[in-house]
Amino acid sequence: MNLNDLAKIVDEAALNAKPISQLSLENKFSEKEAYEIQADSIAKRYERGEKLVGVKLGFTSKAKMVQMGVHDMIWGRLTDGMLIEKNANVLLEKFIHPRAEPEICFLVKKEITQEVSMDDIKDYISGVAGAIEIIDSRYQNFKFSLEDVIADNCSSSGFVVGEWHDVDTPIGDLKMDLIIEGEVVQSGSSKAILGDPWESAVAATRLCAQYGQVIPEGSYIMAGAATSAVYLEKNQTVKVEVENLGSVEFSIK
Ligand code: OOG
Ligand code: MG
Repeated sequence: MNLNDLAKIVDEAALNAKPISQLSLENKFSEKEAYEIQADSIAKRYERGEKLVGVKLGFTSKAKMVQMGVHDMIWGRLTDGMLIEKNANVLLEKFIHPRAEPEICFLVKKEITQEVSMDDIKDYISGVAGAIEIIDSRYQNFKFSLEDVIADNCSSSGFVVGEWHDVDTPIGDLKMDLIIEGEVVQSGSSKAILGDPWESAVAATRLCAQYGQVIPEGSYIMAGAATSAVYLEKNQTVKVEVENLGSVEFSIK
């Protein structure tokens, strides 16, 4: 199968919330080709009217790498179809087997077209917030190789962003809790995200520049989860609470 055929398979799996077997079991493709599959599959969303609203990093914490058995950072694209309003109710049927994870999100102040250094990154960002990412691998049993998950747009499925805070708010070592139905199910520190979530914003600029992806003004950069992700079930309220950044929640129905 060619790369576009593979893109069609992951796109339709996401669209119909129907799991597929790992693409890499039957097809050999490189990491670079996996990013081409991702770009092709996202192009199909654009054709249906979705818009790019940001980018996300994955496997920026040890906890996530260990949980998923992978060894490298990845990046994916966020569209407006994935954006979930704060406190919204989302239907479980929209997903295959959703998991939630606690993240930090950055708001992009001006378009980023090249790698930005740690010294300059704050010139490009206007706010930081606590956030929830909902990942939903299109692969059966949430099992994949690094190439598979890249092709599947890094399991991106939904995200909820909390209130914005000033860029000078210290975010290097904040307690981050994932709370489901009032119970803390994961707890970690923002430090788990590459030692400092700002490193994640810098890495996003590097990876996007490498793959020719412009990060638009007004878009979001999701830094990656600080803890392992947790499966969601019907009728749950899911909250992320970040020290000094407040809390953000949504419900699954
Ligand atoms: C891939 C996405 C990883 C993160 O924050 O590390 C990710 C997955 O775990 O399915 O979003
Ligand atoms: Mg994530």
